[in-house]
Amino acid sequence: DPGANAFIEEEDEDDTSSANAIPTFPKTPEQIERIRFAIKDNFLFKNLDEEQEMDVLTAMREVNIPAKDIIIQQGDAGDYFYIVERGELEVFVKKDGQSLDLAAGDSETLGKRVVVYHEGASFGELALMHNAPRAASIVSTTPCTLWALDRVSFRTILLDHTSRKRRQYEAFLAAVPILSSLKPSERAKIADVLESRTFEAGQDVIRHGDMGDEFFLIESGSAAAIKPIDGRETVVKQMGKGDYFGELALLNRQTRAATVRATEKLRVAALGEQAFTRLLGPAKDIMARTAGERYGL
Ligand code: 1OR
Repeated sequence: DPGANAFIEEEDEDDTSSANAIPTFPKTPEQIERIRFAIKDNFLFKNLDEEQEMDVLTAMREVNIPAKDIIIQQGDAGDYFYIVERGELEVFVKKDGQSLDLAAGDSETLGKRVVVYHEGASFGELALMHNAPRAASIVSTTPCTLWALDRVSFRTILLDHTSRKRRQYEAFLAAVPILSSLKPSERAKIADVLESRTFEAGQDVIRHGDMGDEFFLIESGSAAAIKPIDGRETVVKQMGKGDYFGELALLNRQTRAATVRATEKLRVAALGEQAFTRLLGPAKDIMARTAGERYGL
């Protein structure tokens, strides 16, 4: 009985079971619309049912901060996840022995500036997801309006969905050859951010010459890599379950070197560029090293 199983799985979460710990901050319909807009493209909020989405919306509190406020300090324990409604913030990462370029905006105390966040961005999920210290510092450059979701609500409402996704991808990722050098915990982080997409035979996943910001693993089905050779579309590679594509544009910051087209019903797991850079580690190095041989470059 799958229903009974699902029930047991719901129960095995650690600190995520007390639903009545979720706070409620009443909001106007207009505020709700603004939050909806801010989260609509965010992977953490994908596939929530209506009730879960309403729980998230009511649990968020509005936080107004002035410019030059340190909202997250690297190394601290995680308390809130944030969505940017208005304003601009900078992300700094401090590592031992790093070289700083103060003229380029790095900070002597906070480290290297790695990203700038604008309206619709979100941050502070890592410490809450992985029970880890804050991995970066975040500072407002202008006055900001943020929506903050507390740790318990974040884990209760969003991670339950995430842990399901982990289980769903665990076996698949373990069997993907290019990921075999990663630890299970590293594959789990990848599972958290993968997005499944399906294509019918004949549909293109990526097109030659386009800009690329995603990497793909084939979950099922098959696809062909196609290049224009002497003005004719030519199949240069066939791919099936466990194969990957889309890495070249990300590794080399080039446009797509080939079109990849489904040759039968195809299911792929897509990984965004930031996650690709942050999570693929040694697998990325292997891809870079073997690209020449793999594509006859
Ligand atoms: P957190 O809970 O650790 C800091 O709190 C947040 O900064 C973190 O979640 C992310 O949401 C956000 N490395 C780590 N954290 C980052 C990074 C980052 N960028 C944004 N955050 N980068 C790696 C730098 C070596 C930058 C990747 C582009």
